[in-house]
Amino acid sequence: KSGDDHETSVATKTRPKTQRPPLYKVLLLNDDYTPMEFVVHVLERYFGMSHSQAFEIMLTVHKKGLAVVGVFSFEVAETKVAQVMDFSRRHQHPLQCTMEKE
Ligand code: TYC
Repeated sequence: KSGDDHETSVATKTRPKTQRPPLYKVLLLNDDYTPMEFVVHVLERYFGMSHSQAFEIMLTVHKKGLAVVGVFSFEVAETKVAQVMDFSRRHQHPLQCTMEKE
């Protein structure tokens, strides 16, 4: 019969799994030859960092060996890595930039 919905049914909230795209960390690696100023310039140019932010991250890489410089979708991360690698090679610096799934 109608009208006893509130007595007989159990309230159930379904929470459909929201699909989020995987994210990728872009990592900058230390080396002994790339000038510090060049790394700072790369971080400003390709990762939109301020000069002081870029300097700070550059020093972290220099001291710790590597640092995450950003987290992006696969396509954006791939593009950033390619841009940094190309720019570094054009300036004949051995700077390495890689990506890994978060
Ligand atoms: N270690 C380099 C130097 O002493 C500086 C450097 C920093 C290089 C960060 C790469 O990702 C890097 N000139």
